[in-house]
Amino acid sequence: MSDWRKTACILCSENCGLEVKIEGGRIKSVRGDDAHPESRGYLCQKAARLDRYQNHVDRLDSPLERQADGSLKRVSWDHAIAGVARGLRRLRETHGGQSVAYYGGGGQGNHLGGVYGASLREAIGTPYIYSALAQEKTGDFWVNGQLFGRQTCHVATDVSQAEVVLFLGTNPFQSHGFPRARRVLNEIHKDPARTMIVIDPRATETARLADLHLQVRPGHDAFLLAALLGALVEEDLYDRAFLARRCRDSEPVLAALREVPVDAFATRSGVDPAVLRGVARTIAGASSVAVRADLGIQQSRHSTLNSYLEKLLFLLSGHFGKPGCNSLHSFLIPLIGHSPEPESESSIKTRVTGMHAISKLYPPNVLPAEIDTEHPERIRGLIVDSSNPIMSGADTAAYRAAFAKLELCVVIDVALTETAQFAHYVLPASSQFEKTEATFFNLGFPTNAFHLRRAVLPQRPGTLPESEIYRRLCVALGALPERFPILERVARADRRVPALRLFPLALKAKLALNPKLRSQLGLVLYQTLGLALPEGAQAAAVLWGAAQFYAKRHPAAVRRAGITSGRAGLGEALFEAILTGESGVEISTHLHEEMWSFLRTPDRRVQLCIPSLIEELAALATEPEGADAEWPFMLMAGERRSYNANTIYRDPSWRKTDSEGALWIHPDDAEALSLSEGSRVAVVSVGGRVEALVHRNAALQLGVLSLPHGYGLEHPETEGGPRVRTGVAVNVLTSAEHCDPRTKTPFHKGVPVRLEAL
Ligand SMILES: Nc1nc2c(c(=O)[nH]1)N[C@H]1C(S)=C(S)[C@@H](COP(=O)(O)OP(=O)(O)OC[C@H]3O[C@@H](n4cnc5c(=O)[nH]c(N)nc54)[C@H](O)[C@@H]3O)O[C@H]1N2
Ligand SMILES: Nc1nc2c(c(=O)[nH]1)N[C@H]1C(S)=C(S)[C@@H](COP(=O)(O)OP(=O)(O)OC[C@H]3O[C@@H](n4cnc5c(=O)[nH]c(N)nc54)[C@H](O)[C@@H]3O)O[C@H]1N2
Ligand code: SF4
Ligand SMILES: [Mo]
Repeated sequence: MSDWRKTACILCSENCGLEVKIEGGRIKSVRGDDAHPESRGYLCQKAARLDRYQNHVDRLDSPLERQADGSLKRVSWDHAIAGVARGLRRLRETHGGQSVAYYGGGGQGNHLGGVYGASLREAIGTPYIYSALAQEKTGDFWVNGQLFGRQTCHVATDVSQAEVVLFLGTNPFQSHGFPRARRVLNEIHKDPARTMIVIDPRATETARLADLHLQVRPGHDAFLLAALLGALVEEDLYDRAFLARRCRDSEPVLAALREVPVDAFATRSGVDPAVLRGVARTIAGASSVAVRADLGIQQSRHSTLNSYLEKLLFLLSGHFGKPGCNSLHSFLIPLIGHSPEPESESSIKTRVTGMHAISKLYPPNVLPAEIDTEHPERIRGLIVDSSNPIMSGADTAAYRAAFAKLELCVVIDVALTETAQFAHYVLPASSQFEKTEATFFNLGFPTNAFHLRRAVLPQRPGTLPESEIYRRLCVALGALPERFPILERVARADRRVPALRLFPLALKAKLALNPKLRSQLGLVLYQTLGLALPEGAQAAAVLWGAAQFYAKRHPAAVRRAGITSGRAGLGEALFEAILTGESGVEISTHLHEEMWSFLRTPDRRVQLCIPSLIEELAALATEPEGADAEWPFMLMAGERRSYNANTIYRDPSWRKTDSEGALWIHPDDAEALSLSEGSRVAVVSVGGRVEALVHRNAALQLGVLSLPHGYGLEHPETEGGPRVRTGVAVNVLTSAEHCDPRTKTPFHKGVPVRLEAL
């Protein structure tokens, strides 16, 4: 047993608990960890090949510096840190800190190091954080802010307990999105007392397990959802008592929904009105309903409105804050922040496009325009951590052109990515199996869990964890002292005798004497308490502060999860449980009634009416259909399949099937164009052209095509060999303009294209 080490999967936001067997520096075997509080032994097929993430020819093992001839040269850490700091200082002094932006800070498995990135941003003086989340979820976050008072109020979905589950633009069989997805889907499928409804244009693996599949026309969810809500109101199926007790301002919403032409909208969305009305009745009559939505409605037309209508569905039917329903949840460390409305004086806009932040994040869609311009306040420097925007951002050509213009580009990654090819400095990070790590995808309610993972492999020589990279950069920028001898000693004393509790007092005193250090708090903890923690756990230091806050805010819920307060207090006990719980620990169990205290509206009621979106709803009736003969096909540009995992796996040999990520097309469309199975075809959009392998697939609607996300990476077959591209780089076809006007979220799920014979 002892040669199995505990860690977690890093390929999607579920972060299933793993046990891995290590041999000769390789991950030899992978199995699910039965003791993990959420995944409980579950795994999907993607985790088995994690050694292909850990060990491949493009793993970095030295900092690299761009030379005058364009090549990247291996340099020492000291040289690279000094070079980056010099570049940052020059930009800060010449153009101001806001001329530098930050991108990423964490992927599907690694958020712990990114916390320390905040200290670097403070040292530079930039508010600009670009994030993949701001090309999918900011519409959802903004709606949450309006309804619940803050954009940090995030909704959890209790799929496993729900009587009725509604999947809206998501295919959890492949993408997961909740614990043990395939098992739970199969359980619901087999249970006659439970109902699964899927709204997706494609007959997905999930749709095949559903009781009811509404095969919506792509981009028509707003019509479908408006019709569903309209039916709830028209047939008097909504929950009056819930609205009266828990919501404010419901009258204008009900009035707008009374105007919805239910049958006409259902028909327009491609769904039989009788079936749609049946769904409204099912939702209204169920004891519990959980609605889970994802990219299918977020990265498509009416993105923000879709998120609003989705939430109105569970709110109007009163399925909120109850077992088996949607609920707000607590965060140990919030994944996102709250930003003021664009009209507010405190809203910080981007300098070129004037875009505001949502949840403190700026959308990747505007980044190329913020760089590639003569505007005096353009972005000139960029730090990218754990992201590969050259592949994942909309419009690859625009990204490439913009990144080539950066005066300073720093990429922190484990591999030589397409984005790293544009860097002036590449800083090699230790992999997620070589350092202490955690994610903040702790989105559970009523029970929430947290998993702090320790390294299962030694740090690859030449690499550093992000926490240490950020610390060295902040020291080099003069924002942080190297050591804090007194605080460090106090922290060690406290660790030996926890009941002393001297460290919090000493820390407070230090910050009072040196208020500038407040902006470096994460790194101060890292370099004091962190050094007193067990070997290798230094980066866990920020969790100490988080645990104190969490225990203070949710004491009863923390106790209910089985954390008992010793002499040092509940916060210390929680921190200790996190430090020692190698499979992860439950950190809180709330009562459903307590959820209402998570709302941040003044009276803790849901502010149901969002006037601008009610206007958008009303405008649906007069919206033109907008077909364009030049672009006869709609491409779903980037879906989740068995063998894609964003761009985390770079070595294509990890795939057992669909090695190129074929273009899926309905057999009748293929027939009409004489495209045989396995032939090749050109896919052309307004912005680009790619060649793809044809796969005839009756799961698609006529006129709809699909390509997977995460393909098209370049990887050498042997060390130093030529870089070979596998599959289609789908963002060659996408555009930054084709997006939601409010959030700039791209409409990747409906890219107008045509096919050309080769
Ligand atoms: N295997 C795998 N799993 C992953 C990932 C991965 O790369 N690989 N990535 C992770 C990440 S970062 C994310 S954000 C999630 C995303 O998870 P999902 O959103 O579930 O994934 P997608 O397959 O991109 O899109 C979901 C569905 O939207 C449907 N769709 C397309 N257009 C429309 C439309 O107009 N209306 C509706 N209703 N549906 C539409 C597609 O047919 C597809 O089935 O997956 C996570 N999980
Ligand atoms: N057309 C289209 N485009 C899409 C999508 C789509 O559906 N269609 N999906 C979008 C979505 S939802 C998302 S979330 C984004 C994801 O796109 P990105 O934000 O670019 O994220 P990943 O592709 O996951 O890239 C993660 C990077 O982190 C690196 N990495 C791995 N481990 C570590 C580590 O320990 N430390 C550091 N520093 N780096 C590490 C990997 O090598 C990789 O380069 O793509 C988006 N792009
Ligand atoms: S890819 Fe996601 S669902 Fe599959 S094992 Fe990894 S974390 Fe779990
Ligand atoms: Mo995502």
